[in-house]
Amino acid sequence: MSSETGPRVGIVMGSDSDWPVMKQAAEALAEFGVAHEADVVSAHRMPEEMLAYGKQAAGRGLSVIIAGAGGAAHLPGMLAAVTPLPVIGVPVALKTLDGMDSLLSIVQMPAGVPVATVAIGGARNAGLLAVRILAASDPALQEQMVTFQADLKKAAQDKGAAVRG
Ligand code: RP5
Repeated sequence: MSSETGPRVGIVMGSDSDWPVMKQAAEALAEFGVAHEADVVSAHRMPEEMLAYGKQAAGRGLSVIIAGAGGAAHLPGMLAAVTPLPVIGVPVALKTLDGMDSLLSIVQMPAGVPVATVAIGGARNAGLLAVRILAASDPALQEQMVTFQADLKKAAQDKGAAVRG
């Protein structure tokens, strides 16, 4: 059963220590007025709850899951294994290895179980990608994205003008 008023995007992360990065996904969704939820759902520390979240996500009306984790970052891939929804993975950098461990844990999925992986710390792009996925079947949201892209272009052009003097 899908919901017309409930969250359309679920943001989950392995620890509250990921939130300073992952909140950028929430901020991007808020800019577009996309209803979303956020929670800590650790693949390693609460595996049963993590699997339940993935299994129930589509039935609760979510359309996209954004999952962020650091280190041995199994959360996005395990969610993708149990949901038919698109999953966007956000590698979070920890104090060691500069996030390369997180990136490689998330991006190297086996064929048949895709995770759309953004850059290390790229939670804002994860939010924007979720908007684009939703916008493919939501003309009003797509119009907002077109305006957003035009604003990006204008800002880049203005910076060029400032450099040229
Ligand atoms: C991962 O372990 C989490 O996603 C987090 O990035 C990392 C460290 O977690 P804490 O020890 O800060 O709770 O599962």
